[in-house]
Amino acid sequence: MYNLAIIGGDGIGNEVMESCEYLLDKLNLEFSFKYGEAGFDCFNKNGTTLPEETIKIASKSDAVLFGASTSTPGQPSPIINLRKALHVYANIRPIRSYKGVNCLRDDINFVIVRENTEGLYSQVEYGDDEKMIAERHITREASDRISKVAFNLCIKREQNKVTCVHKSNVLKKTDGVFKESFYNVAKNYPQIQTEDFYVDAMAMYLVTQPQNFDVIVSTNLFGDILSDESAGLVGGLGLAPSGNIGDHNGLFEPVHGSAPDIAGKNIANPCSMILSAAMMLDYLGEWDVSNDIRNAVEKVIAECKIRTPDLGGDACTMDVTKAIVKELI
Ligand code: GGG
Repeated sequence: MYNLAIIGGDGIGNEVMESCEYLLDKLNLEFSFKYGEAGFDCFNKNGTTLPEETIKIASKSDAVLFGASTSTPGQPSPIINLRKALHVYANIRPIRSYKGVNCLRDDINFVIVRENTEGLYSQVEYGDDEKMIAERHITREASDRISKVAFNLCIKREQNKVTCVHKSNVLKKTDGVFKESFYNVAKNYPQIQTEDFYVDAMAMYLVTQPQNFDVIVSTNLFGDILSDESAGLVGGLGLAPSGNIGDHNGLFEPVHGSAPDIAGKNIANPCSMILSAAMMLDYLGEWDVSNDIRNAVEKVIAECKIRTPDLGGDACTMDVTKAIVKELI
């Protein structure tokens, strides 16, 4: 029996979470669900975007599933703070081409490893009406830790190269440390090729040569931006899952946000949430089930019959979910 914390959050986060729970219920595994609140609606109800109770539920669970949150003016981000509270320091965002989807190329298969605890997402900002300052924290400890995750993931994925992305020509101290740490860690992995690019150049290379990347490691903000760009290469955010992994916890969420423009219309693509649940099952050691889920998603997408509007179809969220479940059982 796995104890899962379920946090739908806001907007389509709740809709794709409903799909995910529907699918998990049909698997040959036992789950107990505990529900937590977070986000904009939670703030309006409870006066906080991330109640202590939610952190408690999440930290006591075997794994956390998170939908999406809408930014609340003047309040800290619940998802950034939840990642911090759970010490899930590595944000793993796989990107791949799917048959039947309008991808830039059909041979894209890389993963972005994003540092999750510091960088410009420190949320330390201050100043007055005339000048605002945002602190960008980079430590050697967190940089070493995330580079190790990237190299180990490269070995696990049986790939050959890790690419470090930074802006050390301008951010000489902070990204100087990030880059230096990357090459120090690389010495322990002599069998793996290494390279590094400035983030601006990398933004272009992702478009001009995405097939050349295996594992990409970067700081918090750059990793966030590049992963949305990367999702755009392979059909959009509807197919972009993610896992936030630490030494004691795992939190799994679609890369997309709460999408207020389509919330309530039942047309959100559930695949990124379902693929995030597959990543959770990998984390829990249920590799056969997670592979079955990925194969089912792949099949439904490749058939091009039942798909949500983001992929050019007219099916609703639950139609796609049921089609995936049908492939599974
Ligand atoms: N699943 C990722 C997600 O919810 N992203 C939306 C996001 O970052 N919202 C801003 C916030 O929570 O402050």
